[in-house]
Amino acid sequence: MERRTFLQLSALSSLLAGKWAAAEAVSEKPNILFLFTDDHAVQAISAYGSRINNTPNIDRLAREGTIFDRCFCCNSICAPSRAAILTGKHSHANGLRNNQDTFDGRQLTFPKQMQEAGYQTALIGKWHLKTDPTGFDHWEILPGQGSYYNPDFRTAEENTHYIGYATDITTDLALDWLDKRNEDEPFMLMCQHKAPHRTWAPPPEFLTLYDDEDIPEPETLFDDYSGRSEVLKKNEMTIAGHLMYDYDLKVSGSEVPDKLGRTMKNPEVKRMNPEQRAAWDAAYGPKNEKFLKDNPQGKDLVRWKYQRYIKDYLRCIASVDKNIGRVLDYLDEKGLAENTIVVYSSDQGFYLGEHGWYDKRWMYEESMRMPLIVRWPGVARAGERVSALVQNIDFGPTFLDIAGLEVPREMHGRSMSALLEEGDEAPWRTSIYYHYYEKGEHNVPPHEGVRTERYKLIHFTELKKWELFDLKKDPSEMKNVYKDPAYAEVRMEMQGELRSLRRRFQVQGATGSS
Ligand code: SGN
Ligand code: CA
Repeated sequence: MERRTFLQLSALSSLLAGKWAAAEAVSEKPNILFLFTDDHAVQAISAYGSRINNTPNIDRLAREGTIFDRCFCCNSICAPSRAAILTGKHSHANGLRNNQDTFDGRQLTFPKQMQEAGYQTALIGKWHLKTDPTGFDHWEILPGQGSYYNPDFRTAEENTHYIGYATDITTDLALDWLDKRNEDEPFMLMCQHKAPHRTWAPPPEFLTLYDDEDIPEPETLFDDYSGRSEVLKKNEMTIAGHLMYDYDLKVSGSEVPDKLGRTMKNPEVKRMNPEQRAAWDAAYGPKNEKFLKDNPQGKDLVRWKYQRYIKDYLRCIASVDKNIGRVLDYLDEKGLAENTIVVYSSDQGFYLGEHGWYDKRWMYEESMRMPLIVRWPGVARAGERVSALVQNIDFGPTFLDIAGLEVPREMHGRSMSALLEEGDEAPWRTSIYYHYYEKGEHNVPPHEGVRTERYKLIHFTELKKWELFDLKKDPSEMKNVYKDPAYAEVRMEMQGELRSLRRRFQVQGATGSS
């Protein structure tokens, strides 16, 4: 149905108090299927120009939908990104600043609003917000980070131990719920995978994928962090020094500690049944033997670690992509594709060796960026690329708007519907606010900042250090121009912009001054 007709219909239905009229209009509302992963960077999606893998099913979605080239999270870490999506608010306003915080499920969220408006709502997979989900008719989640192999899931009533691989099982559970739902009401389903999160444990079927090739290295794999703030050098997320042999790199039994003196066993291996374990050992055994025999050193060792890390990460993505294909096929088979908006995204980006790193958290592009692809038949233009600066806080408002509901004023984000309908012609914001708070694993100091189309200003709030990047001249963010006199004016403008965003979102406390 035409979006306009749909909006008119829903406006009409709210005027008519009769239950029958409301039910009629509700049945016309589009379904929303939110496919979400954990730590999937755009550098590993071929529709985004990946140099390192192919994702045919995500690409299919992209061909049939709109690709957002500049979608960013407001805080590049798991639970905070999820809370921002649910509430449409920045972290300071939804109360979830870091992974240690607990989500207050009593607050306003978009699933709650949709549920109240007659949508059937469900959430399957990774949740990570500590308190039980609210606003869902059905939920079945992985406890905490969850496991890849033979995962446990829980509902409010029970725990279930499943045999199989998490990405397949999450999809099975999502499709089961779709089978069982009431077909007379629209649905909003959030299908949230654990993959490709650390420890990047691939499924049996993809354990040897990429064995016969070398994955290209990023240009900045051997970054020495010169030209930027000293804080970068103190990071604890290097491929060279901060991956553990057994835990991350699957070299079983290695007692060689990482740079922080840590050795840990991979937690997935002990969860496997004999068959899974045999496939695992058959895949890693010979490769590990060769590695131990070759005993690479220096840069060669870093290169070897990069290959092992990136291949496992991409193997997990191969399974994600396969399962997205299963979902798209299901929608086709059931005649649901036309009236279902399918969204693909991930909670934040990830370093795939850029700056020598894995993990996320920093406001630099690779971790701040999120994939966002939206297929909305008949409305979003197929194959369109949108470059407007959108954020995870815009997801909730968009879903509410699509459902014909009003976006609550207290939400910071705004509906992207106009961007979907008109592309970059639609008026849009010109800057976005970012704030990372956690002081924990990987030693990334708290920082906040602003990004515009061309520039990025970062303030390390406790260390009182500033960085400014010209993304047009320096897309890899290798040169801090904060003190460069040629950028004095830009610097002042960007600081003004940061102050104005802080005022708009009522961020408390001073950010410090230059
Ligand atoms: C775990 C990982 C970290 C990762 C955080 C946050 N360590 O703690 O490497 O940064 O999750 O990730 S692990 O040894 O437990 O794998 S997040 O996506 O959940 O925010
Ligand atoms: Ca994550």
